[in-house]
Amino acid sequence: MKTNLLDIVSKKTPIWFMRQAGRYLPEYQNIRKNKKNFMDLCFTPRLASEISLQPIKRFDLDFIILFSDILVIPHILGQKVTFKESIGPILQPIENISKLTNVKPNNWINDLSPIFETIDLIKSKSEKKVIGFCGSPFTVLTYMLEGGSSKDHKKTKLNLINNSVQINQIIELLVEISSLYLINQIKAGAEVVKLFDSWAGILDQYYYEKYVIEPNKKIIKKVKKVYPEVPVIVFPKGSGEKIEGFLTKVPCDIISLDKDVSNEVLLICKKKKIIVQGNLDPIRLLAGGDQLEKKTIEIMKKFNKNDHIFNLSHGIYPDTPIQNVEQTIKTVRNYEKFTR
Ligand code: 1CP
Repeated sequence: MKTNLLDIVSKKTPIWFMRQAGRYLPEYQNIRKNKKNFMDLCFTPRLASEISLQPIKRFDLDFIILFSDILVIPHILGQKVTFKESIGPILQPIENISKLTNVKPNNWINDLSPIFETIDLIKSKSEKKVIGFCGSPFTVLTYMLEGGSSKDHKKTKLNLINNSVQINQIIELLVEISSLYLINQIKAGAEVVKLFDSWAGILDQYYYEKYVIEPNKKIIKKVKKVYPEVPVIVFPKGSGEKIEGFLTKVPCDIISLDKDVSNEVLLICKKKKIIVQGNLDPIRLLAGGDQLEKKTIEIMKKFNKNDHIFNLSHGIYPDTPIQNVEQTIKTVRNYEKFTR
């Protein structure tokens, strides 16, 4: 199952959006209003596959992203996850850290089988490439320790300092489970996989090396050992200047970039043949109008010398007008038509 993404990207700039399957789509809202429990939705293959396919039925996008969530891992590890309207995810507290660290990843992977079934169903209905994903260990750890979203991540940071032995054990467990999880997503039909490290940016250099660079590197190596040809995207959000070290040390195929990108970063990616993915600010997509078209073209020009996949710098806002999504895809396609 060779996915020669470099080949595709050298012929055109593919486009997809982070959170393309989600609340800005009325057809998603329709399913969601009858299914109050978000996690149930993630574990119901018939509905999760339908939601994954919704954006490609409506828009001319190049990839399908699996509809699921990074929090399925704590959920199956026993920290039941619920979603509260306008608050976000709530995770049951970890009862006993040592119980967690005794977990055998192979015993838990079966609990994720509905997700593999979702990928299988998507593949039976579309020829487009499917992106599987999971959260990177540090980002998943923050939700496990904080019990949900957090503004200051105080509990997480304190635990890194005061409780390093157990933290290392949990990170190792998450490395094992996440690798196995991605390998099984590929086995089910995912042609690309993505690691979301949404909270990478809160760590200082020392912890960034230990909990962002190392775990992502280990997961990619484990996945590549089984599926060397499958491209891996990583999104170490908010890395700032530390992104250069990340790119040097983590053997990813595609780097998902947030806000600002320096020419040095683009040069490193070019030298290392890393595809760059990004980086329209979702607030611009929400705002729409002339600035959206201008910014979209600016991004196409900026990444012109690199292999580039057009995307956002973070997920779509739920109140984004559909027509702005259509307009952006059209701008990217037209730019391609008249400049290649
Ligand atoms: O109310 C609803 O209907 C739920 C909204 C929603 C959706 C549509 C959540 C809750 N998750 C998702 C799907 C989802 N999450 C996808 C599906 C595929 C797609 O992109 O279309 C993906 C890839 C994710 C990944 C995810 N979940 C991340 C990493 C990316 C990011 O946004 O930084 C994170 C951090 C989560 C946790 C999560 N899931 C949902 C919420 C509200 C949150 C918390 C976000 C936070 O702490 O700010």
